[in-house]
Amino acid sequence: MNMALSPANEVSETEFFRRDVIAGLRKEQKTLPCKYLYDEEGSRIFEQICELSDYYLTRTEAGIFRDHLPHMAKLIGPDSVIIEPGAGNCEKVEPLLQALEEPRAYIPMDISPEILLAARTRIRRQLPDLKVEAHVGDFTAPEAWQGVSRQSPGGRRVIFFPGSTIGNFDPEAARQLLADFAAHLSTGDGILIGTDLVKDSVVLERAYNDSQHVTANFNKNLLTRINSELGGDFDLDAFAHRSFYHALKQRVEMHLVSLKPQRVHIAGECFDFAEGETIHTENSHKYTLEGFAEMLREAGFTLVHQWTDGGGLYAIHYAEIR
Ligand code: AVJ
Repeated sequence: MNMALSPANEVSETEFFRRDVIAGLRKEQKTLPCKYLYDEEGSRIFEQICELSDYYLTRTEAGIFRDHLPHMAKLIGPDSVIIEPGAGNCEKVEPLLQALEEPRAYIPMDISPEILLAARTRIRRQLPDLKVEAHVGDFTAPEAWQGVSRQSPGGRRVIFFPGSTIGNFDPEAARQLLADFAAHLSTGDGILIGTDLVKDSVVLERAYNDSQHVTANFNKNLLTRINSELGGDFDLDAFAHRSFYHALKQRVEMHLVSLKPQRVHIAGECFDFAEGETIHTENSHKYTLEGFAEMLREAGFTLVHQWTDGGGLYAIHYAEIR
């Protein structure tokens, strides 16, 4: 396993977290980087979100894969190398790997070595002939791509980026991330990527304000994390979860709303909140089929195919470097 992170980095992980939290809460519109939602507990709660009937994204994407895997495998062709940035438990890729004709290798990338090791063991058991090369690191950092060879003799290399993860990035950053992906590929290589689609705001808002309050727990876990890792004194009952669809920006915004005027202390700093003031914790951008095709094109890809479910809720796009 390629270890881009050393244990020495762990001290500075907390330091990065502290700096980001303080910088974010000093802003006019208080904000916290959404990546901090996904610690161990946050990732566990997110998995619960994926099971909710209100949260249609995960099962709809899985359905599209189920219905169209043979077509996807045919387009990708034999002898391919599948690269998955932010692979996590690597569960989504399995049906694809099973459907592909003699895939050459699977390269999952994730910041968590424990999760990657477990996933590698599982995949090796199911596909003993497949080479699994796990890379530990943050896929937005160029170092994480060291050792991910640019050429593969024979089949194409395909970046697999499901789950609407791209939706977490603002459009400008999303385009840049796709362009960075393109820079890691060569002519003939491809990307298979999932996005949530623009739709009725009622459906969107239900997905991010679920009736079982799991999303509220997910959002508030960030405050728990600040309290425990940075010695903060957030009163969890004095903040409420709120998500809404911003039609003009084509995104669902997630916030934590202060329910009263209050002062919070974190790592020796004070932050004042007015009643109703919010911390913006996450964006989930929604795309039209045309809009995302355009973004892929701007990043250097040529669209090959787009698949959606019958309800037009979600899309999987396949594009190549030509
Ligand atoms: C993991 C970014 C795809 O935006 O739908 C779900 C995160 N946040 N509910 C999404 C999320 C609140 C999710 N992504």
